[in-house]
Amino acid sequence: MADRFRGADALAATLQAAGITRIFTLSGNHVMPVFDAAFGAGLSLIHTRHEAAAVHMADAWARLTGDPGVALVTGGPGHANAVSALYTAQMAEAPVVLLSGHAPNAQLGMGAFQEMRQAEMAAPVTKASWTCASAGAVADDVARALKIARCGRPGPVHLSLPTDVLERAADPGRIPGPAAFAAAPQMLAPSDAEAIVARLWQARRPMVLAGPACMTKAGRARMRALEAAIDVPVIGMESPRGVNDPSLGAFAPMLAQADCVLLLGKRCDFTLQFGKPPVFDAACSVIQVDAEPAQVERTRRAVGSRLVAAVIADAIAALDVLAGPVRENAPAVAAATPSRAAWLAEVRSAIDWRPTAWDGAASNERDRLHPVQACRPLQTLLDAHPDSVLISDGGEIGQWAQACLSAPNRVINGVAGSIGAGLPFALAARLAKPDVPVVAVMGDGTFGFHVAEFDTAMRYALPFVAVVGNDARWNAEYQIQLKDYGADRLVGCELRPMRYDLVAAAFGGHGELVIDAAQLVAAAARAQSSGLPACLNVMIEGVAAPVIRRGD
Ligand SMILES: Cc1ncc(C[n+]2csc(CCOP(=O)(O)OP(=O)(O)O)c2C)c(N)n1
Ligand SMILES: [Mg+2]
Repeated sequence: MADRFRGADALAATLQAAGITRIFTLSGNHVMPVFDAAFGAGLSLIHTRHEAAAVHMADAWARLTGDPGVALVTGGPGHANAVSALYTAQMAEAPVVLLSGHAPNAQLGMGAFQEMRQAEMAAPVTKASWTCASAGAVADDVARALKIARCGRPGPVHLSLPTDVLERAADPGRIPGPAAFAAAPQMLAPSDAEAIVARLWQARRPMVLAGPACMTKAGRARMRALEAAIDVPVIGMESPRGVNDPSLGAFAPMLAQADCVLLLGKRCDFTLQFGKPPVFDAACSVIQVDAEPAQVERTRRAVGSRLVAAVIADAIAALDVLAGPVRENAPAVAAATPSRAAWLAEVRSAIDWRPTAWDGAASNERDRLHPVQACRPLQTLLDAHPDSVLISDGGEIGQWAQACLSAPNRVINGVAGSIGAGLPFALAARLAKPDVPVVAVMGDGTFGFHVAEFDTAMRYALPFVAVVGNDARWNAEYQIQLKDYGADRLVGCELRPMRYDLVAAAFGGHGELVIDAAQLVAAAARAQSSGLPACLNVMIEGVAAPVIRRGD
């Protein structure tokens, strides 16, 4: 126990005051004062095998609990390793705070150990990124970082903490109270909500598209409530495949028919083909509710005068406002548009639709499963608990998993389209929800990124079921080569049919090889009941991801 209150103690006390009980970390010289300060401060350290894994865990923690996820890494290379993972959190709109050790302020410009322009490095993938100036500023800076991460469009924030800042004396009487951490929502005014719903109701085929921040379990419940309240399809979008996200079934042709779309925290980006045909009808009007004026400007540039109304407000809070008092006007307007219920039913049935041919899916290759056979049986595990977690990561297999499986909680790699976070996500899910099935489907390439987190899972006794769809290649890129360059120009995407089950077992986990569809249900049940971090290494045929259209 240090004999004086340091910047590092102010950091620990501020996190404690904010209700943060757990930080995801990897040790290093610069942050050892924080490890020391965590003693007696009610902070548990989950230490990982790679800094990016620590950030991915903070990301999944945030998405599953609604509380900010905090990662702590060392300066220089530790920080650099962490930065790539911030992009996934940024595009998923997850409130994450990355705290990085840093060369001492007193040695800056002198060639200090691991001196690096860290704040500049993290700036493009964060909402805010800065270096703490003094021990006295630590508490306020940490409180500000937590607040920024949660407000408006949630997202990652970075704070660098120089070693002299962490070691010098701070004032224990200056730890901020709860108000310093609370995000003040930008509320949608009820009158704006009423005007927006009236516009939607004037349309024949209206639709609401909600952004990634709304895709938490609580957010999805609020989306469903809004849909029920206004009788307009409310669709959450969090996939880089956009309207072709296989978890949205045959949705794309429905959006193409919409005549009025409300973008509710949903960026008008590549996932919507920038609001243009053929994804949108050329005459479709657009309404936008977004926390960021820059997003409204972007939409205006993309769709011009088709953007008929825009309001600056937080998307999640707006879900409730839109579902609220506007209902009072419902009978009059509803009577004017009797076809709305039919349209809603049509959209929902398109989203639920899957090709009937999938029911008989089988692999063309010996000792291999079709991806549908590798995924569908896992639904039993997910259905066993009302709060189960599905994690999906990887290239083509991730798309199959999202097409075939659903769960009350779902964490996917998201709009970033960055692969590799699946295992860290699984560990964080287990920490966030100690008693529910956690099923993580990923590709064989993806599994390799953070396989050493099996060690972390063993150290902290964090069981989950990882299902590797093993096609011995980076299939998503292989499929691009096949389509764009031809079968004789396949290069650089092959992997080996590795025994990932044995790798998991070597870490002390449970591992099983699956080469026959008939094995999977029993293997999944054994993996779940093993009480260990488990890997089902399912040999699959490398099939292109589905693009689902009715009539297939
Ligand atoms: C960090 C990162 N690196 C590379 C890519 C490009 N990429 C996207 S999918 C993919 C293949 C993934 O292979 P695997 O996990 O085995 O899944 P599969 O496509 O084979 O089903 C690659 C390399 C990416 N999206 N993100
Ligand atoms: Mg693969």
